[in-house]
Amino acid sequence: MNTHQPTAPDGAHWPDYDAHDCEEKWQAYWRDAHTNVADLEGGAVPFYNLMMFPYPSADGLHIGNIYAFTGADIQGRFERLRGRTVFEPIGFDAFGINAENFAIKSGIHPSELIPRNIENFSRQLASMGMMYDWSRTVDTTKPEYYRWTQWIFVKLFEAGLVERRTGPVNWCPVDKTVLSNEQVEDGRCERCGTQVETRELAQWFMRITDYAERLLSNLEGDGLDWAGSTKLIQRNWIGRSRGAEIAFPVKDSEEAITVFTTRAETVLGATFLALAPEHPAVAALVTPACRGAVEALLDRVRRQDVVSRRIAGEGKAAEGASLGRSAINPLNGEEIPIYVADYVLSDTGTGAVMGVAGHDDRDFRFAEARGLSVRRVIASDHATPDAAYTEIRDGDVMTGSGDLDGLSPHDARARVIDRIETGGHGAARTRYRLKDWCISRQRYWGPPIPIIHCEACGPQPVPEADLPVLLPELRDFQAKTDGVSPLSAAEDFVAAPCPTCGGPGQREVDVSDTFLDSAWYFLRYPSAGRTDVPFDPGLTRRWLPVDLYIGGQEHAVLHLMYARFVTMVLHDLGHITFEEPFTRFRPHGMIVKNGQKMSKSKGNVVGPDDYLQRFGADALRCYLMFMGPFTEGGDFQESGINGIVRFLRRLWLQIGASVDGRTSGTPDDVARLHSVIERVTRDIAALRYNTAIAALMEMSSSIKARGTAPTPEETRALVVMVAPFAPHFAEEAWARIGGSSSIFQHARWPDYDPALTVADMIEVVVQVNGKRRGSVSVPRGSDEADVRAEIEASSALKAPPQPRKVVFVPDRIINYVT
Ligand code: ANZ
Ligand code: ZN
Repeated sequence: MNTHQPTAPDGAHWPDYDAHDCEEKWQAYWRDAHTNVADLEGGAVPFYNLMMFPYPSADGLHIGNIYAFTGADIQGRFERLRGRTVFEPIGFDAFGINAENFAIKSGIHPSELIPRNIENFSRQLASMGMMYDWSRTVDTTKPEYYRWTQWIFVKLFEAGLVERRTGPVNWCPVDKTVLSNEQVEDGRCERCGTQVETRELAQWFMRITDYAERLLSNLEGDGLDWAGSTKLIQRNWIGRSRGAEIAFPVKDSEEAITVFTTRAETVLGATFLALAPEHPAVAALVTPACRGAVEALLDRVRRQDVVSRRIAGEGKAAEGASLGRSAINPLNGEEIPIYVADYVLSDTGTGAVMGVAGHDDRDFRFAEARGLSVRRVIASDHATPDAAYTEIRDGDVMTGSGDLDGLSPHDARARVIDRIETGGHGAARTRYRLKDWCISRQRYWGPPIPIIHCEACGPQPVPEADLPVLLPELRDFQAKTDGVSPLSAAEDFVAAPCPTCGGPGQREVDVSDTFLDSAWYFLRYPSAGRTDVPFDPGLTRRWLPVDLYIGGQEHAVLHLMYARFVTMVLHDLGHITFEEPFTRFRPHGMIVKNGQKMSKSKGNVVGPDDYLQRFGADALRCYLMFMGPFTEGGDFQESGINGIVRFLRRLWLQIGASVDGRTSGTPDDVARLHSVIERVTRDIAALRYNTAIAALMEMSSSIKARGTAPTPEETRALVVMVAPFAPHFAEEAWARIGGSSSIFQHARWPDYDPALTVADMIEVVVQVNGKRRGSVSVPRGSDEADVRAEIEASSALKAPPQPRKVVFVPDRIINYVT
């Protein structure tokens, strides 16, 4: 057993480590010496390290926020130690319904409450030791910020990308506001739980759908280094479907109904047409005999939210009513009945479908429930008689479709579209699931939409020179009347001359969606403080696009899509030179508490303050990062922090012991050092912080086992490598081993010599069902995941794709059982 725990040669000069004193001392140093203020003009090799800014709609941050920010901060500190000029800004997304509701609940006006929250958030972030450049923060509620949010609205308006339209919207009768589909959960308002209704309202929309194809195609290829999962969510959200529009003339009428279909080859299997309840042809076509039933249906549908409408007819037969009219199939002249059905959505496709019961589930159930005929037009070995055959497989052929019979469905589709086009009945069409972005909010706490309505000229944008349109101070800002925005009560605000004709006008009283505030904040950071421009062209060219963006996967569709859209538009309008804002994006994992999601309703939300008090920021940072892979999150268990505290204490003593020591390393020690540097470097770069910390712990343990103090090289490397995780600790240690402060300005990340790390590699035998297939060379102590990754990466070895079981003996054998 090793009994000589290294001690400082001169105990008097190596005091115990006091986290509180040291953390306070170094935070003050960083602040006073401006060590985190990036040299944006002159600094070499810029690295823009961005994390999603918080919304201060609570008193303070919870541990999940702290987790995300810490993981992002580690990248910034790491890149800085690797010699890059790192810009790591922070700001506050402080407008919006969340903040407004929090203010209402607290009984304090948001203009007083939000700054207070921001102050507390800032204190917490600073005491966690984040490397933020506090000289360049943004607060979206400040006129000097939202002036430019309004400017962006005006630019998009002038470019024809903003328009006022009525449309079906989710309406929460309690919050008295329009909700996006994402704010509706199971038909209920995400915030208050009330049953949501559908309403028709005039709203401002941004035409993001004009950009659907580009938003999609930029995700393809290697242009964007984004997590595959995030790209996939965006792709599905945009939801491209290639299909055709086909016009069905209505019998005894001049009208035709145009349907959108992705399955044009099934047109001869159509046995009915179905219209969305909101389709304008419904009222025009319904026969007197059918009117009663149709009206009753429309009434029921009106009391559903948009999302419930979206899933109508899934798993159950949709509701519907006959219009008492027929349509004519343009391909064979057949007459088929016309229905109105709740599963047909007014804002999807053309709002009308051809019902092909033989090959679509919802059409099948709809037809079955009403005794409509079910016709098969694709013959397949896989089809079953009591259900729609919805797939297309190799070997399937057309049937019951005249001269199309015998063709593959894909060939038949091309043929049908051809015939439709030549016959003038329609055309090939690509459609997207993505909807235009409704930015109107009938609330108070947001930037007023910069529009003046004039009876003579229509809606006119506020001239650039008159921005910002200041949000008036309203003591009583809660919406009272349905659909009427709080700002309409501010008479002085509303009355404004028309900027075009000078006649009397009225200001728009809706405020804009918070997602507009956050769609461009990363452009503002480098230029924060500039009053003359939204963003300085030179700084923007130098610092953007963002090198690394870290944030929650829950923002994959809204925030990340809107930010991409606004960036693309600003690019097209010539304001910036790039069209994608975030070169690399990684979502962070989520923290749970004892296996449960943290939420206010469960009362298990953990804040950082108590842990900061007891253990200090460094221990908390290391613990959070040690819980599991950063991209996967982990389970917060207080007891785990103690192991980290012990590790830091031991490391502190080892560093102390090395100060006057004269240890020199054996070749084995050198090899181990280089191999640890290699592991830590790779792991941090790949956001595998947990294994990076494990490597540092292992190194400390083996130095302890060796029984001698670390060599000077080992000490320096350990101090620098622990710095991204425990920055205060590392500053203190660095200063004490003779480095100049700050470590983040003067130290360099240690290099490793690949030739040397080889000595610390080990051969692991690879078996399949117990038979030797070869071996891989991996660093000593690699875990199963690393060994498997190595095997998958090697071309000589073929890992069985879906093993039933994998038996792993560290440093020796891996056996795939199939
Ligand atoms: C005929 C057909 C036959 C269809 C068949 C499917 C299968 P994706 O691929 O998700 O874009 N559809 C079109 N407009 C609709 C609306 N407003 N509301 C509800 N459903 C609508 O879906 C495209 C398909 O969704 C279209 O193709 C249409 O049904 C339906 F064997 O047309 B299909
Ligand atoms: Zn006018």
